[in-house]
Amino acid sequence: RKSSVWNQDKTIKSPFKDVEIPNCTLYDYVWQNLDRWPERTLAVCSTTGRGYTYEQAFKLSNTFAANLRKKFSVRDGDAIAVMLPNVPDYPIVSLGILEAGGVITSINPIYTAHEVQRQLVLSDAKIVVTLPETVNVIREALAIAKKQLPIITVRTNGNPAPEGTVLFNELSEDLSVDKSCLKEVRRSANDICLLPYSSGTTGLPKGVELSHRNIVANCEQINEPLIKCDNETTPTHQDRVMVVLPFFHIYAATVLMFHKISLGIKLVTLDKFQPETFFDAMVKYKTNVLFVAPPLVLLMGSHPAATEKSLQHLEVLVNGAAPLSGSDVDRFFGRAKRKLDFRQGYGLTETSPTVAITQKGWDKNYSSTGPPIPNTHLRIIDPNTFENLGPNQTGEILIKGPQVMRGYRNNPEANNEAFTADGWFRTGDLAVVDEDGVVTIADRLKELIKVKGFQVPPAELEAVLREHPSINDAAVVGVPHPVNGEVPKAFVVLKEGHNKVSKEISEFVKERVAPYKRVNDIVFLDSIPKSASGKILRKELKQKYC
Ligand code: 4UU
Repeated sequence: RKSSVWNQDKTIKSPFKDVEIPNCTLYDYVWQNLDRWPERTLAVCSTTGRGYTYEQAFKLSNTFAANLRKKFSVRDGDAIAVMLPNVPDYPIVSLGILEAGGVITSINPIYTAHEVQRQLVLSDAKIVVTLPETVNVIREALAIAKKQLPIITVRTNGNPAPEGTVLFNELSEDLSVDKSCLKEVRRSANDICLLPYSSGTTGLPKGVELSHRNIVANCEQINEPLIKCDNETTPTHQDRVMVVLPFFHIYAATVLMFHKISLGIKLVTLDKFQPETFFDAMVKYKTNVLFVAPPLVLLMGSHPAATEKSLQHLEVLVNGAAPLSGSDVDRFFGRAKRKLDFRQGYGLTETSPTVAITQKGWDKNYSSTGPPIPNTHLRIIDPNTFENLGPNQTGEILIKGPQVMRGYRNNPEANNEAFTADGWFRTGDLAVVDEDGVVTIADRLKELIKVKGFQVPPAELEAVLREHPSINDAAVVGVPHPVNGEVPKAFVVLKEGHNKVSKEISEFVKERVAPYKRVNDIVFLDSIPKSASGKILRKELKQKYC
């Protein structure tokens, strides 16, 4: 087995046997086992107990799909924006959009109107699905964009739908709809199904075109590494997954929603994170599988409510989205008073997302992310010479596999940078791979900042800062933070005669971005260091001031 993953040309293959990827839509893939467990709960809200069985969810999403075509004239390939927190209706909305031939572009429900309008415009969304509580944000975004779109609201309580919006329930429970329109839907495995936004290695967020095949492949690819821990498909056993990671992000969309529904698992959804309700829900619903990002591991190793009792049902803990230190995992085990099956996954929005994941019984190095999953090939290169490096050498990690995106939407320039001439996807991450193919992420080469595992593209904050009337130029870099992993730090050049008022600048940014992107650390400079071609020299700023 040893060294067999390293090929002669220093490319790395998965230690797993290739899996076959079914040639179907994600919609058909997810529902393929429906008749084995129609009466099981598919999703339940941990705070209200509101939920759906597999059969109910299937029927509701099917009816919703028919109404999207009939009442909203949805056509194959139309983008539909979904801006929802983790409600049990999320999978029904998503699968309905796919069945109607649509493409899901998911938006963070805590985004400001400023952030929302950008994605609505770029994705050319035709409809927005949201909660009554966030209709105002959508309306403000549409006003900025000078656009009008139909809004569908998912009601989570008895309140009426806000004026001028259509209730999701009325569309999904409408028994009178003629479903023959769904026969006109023409979607194949190579068509796009998801359009999330990611900044990639540089610049502003770009539309990531993920096909049905990309996501179906990634579900099949994580079956082997993950299925044995979180699904025993006996008639009476049903695993319970705590869904605290947001569905709008690719990690939860693929790994927690689509993959888990294909296996008949129960999703216990948490719409607003509060430590107490989170720990209570894990006890009440006996959730045995938990997917997290590093700040949650830290919380579970230190919060008073993280006790042997509140963690008693947990069997599997999976971390991803940002680096985690082994000592934080040990601190969590200390609270649980036992060792759990701990896993770590590595991936990106652009790779649907999983690339590598540790196996059951992994207790060697908790900060490694395991070997590449089936059908996945890696290279570690010297980013300057593009030469392949060998085992235990640090370099940029490149990926080939059926989960790699088709490309960024309408962006040949970004695609040229993202792919090598022979089709390898450049991650912008620095990693080492050992003799057995085990990947450890070492650092980030790209400019992206990750706060609590969420993307914070510096270019986005720089653009906001430059809109400020007293700012001439700006640069943003990430600095380490003990809980959030990183936080943004801004460098600002003022226009002549303007005062250094950090507080006012922070307020200005706060009004325009989601809370995790806020800038509280501002340094005033006379000029921003730039290369001859005008690129901000972020490394220089980091070395000098951080
Ligand atoms: C160090 O965060 C993600 C995807 C996360 C994920 C988690 C568990 C994928 C599969 C899985 O099984 O996507 P993005 O696009 O938001 O961010 C991608 C970036 C990577 O390029 C890398 O810099 O997030 C960072 N990253 C990690 N860093 C992702 N996972 C890890 C990790 N360790 N385990």
